[in-house]
Amino acid sequence: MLKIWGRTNSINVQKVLWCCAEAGVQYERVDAGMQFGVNNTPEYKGMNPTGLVPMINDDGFVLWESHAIVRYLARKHGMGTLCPSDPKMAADADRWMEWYSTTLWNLMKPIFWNLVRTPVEKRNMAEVEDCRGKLAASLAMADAHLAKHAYLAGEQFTMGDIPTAVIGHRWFSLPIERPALPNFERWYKSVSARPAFQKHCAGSLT
Ligand SMILES: N[C@@H](CCC(=O)N[C@@H](CS)C(=O)NCC(=O)O)C(=O)O
Repeated sequence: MLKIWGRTNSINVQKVLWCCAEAGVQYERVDAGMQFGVNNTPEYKGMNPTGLVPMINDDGFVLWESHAIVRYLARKHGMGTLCPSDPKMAADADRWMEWYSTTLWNLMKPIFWNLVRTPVEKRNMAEVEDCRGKLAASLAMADAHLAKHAYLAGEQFTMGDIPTAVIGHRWFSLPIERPALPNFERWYKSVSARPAFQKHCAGSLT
């Protein structure tokens, strides 16, 4: 059976759990990371030298990096749905996943860490405001795209929606100023209503 290492409040673990739930993949999950440890053991680092979560072992195939895992599971269990079978549509989904890594998370991470994991007196609110403004500008790009498409990679839900949606949960949950982004909001309402998102990604931020 597929084994997944990672604590459930990790944004990167949540992507993988959401993907599994969408594709109906059974798995065994091991709590790892932060207070659970495990990821700093020699055994873990022997499989994953980054010492980060998530990591999977699928019948002896070990993989880390959340987007590589989501793509692997989507190709294996959700070809034609989670992973578009048309190469251009699959690349479109890939593009939005990459955009999370190159842009969205770099801007959300300081906001999240300051507002959720840093005591009030130590927060860098100038950094929060700077990143919030830049993130709003980036999400406006998604908003313009979503004015013409139901989902990020076209007219169907795909793996391409997963990373931006977990950012969306933080964007809409954190106490920050948010400009109106009606198409992004409409899309987020739709993807976040999916039972698999509700089960794995909609919890409080910790
Ligand atoms: N690019 C990696 C990032 C992995 C990552 O930063 N994981 C964090 C949790 S979201 C982690 O392992 N932090 C250390 C810990 O939880 O102990 C991925 O997408 O999987």
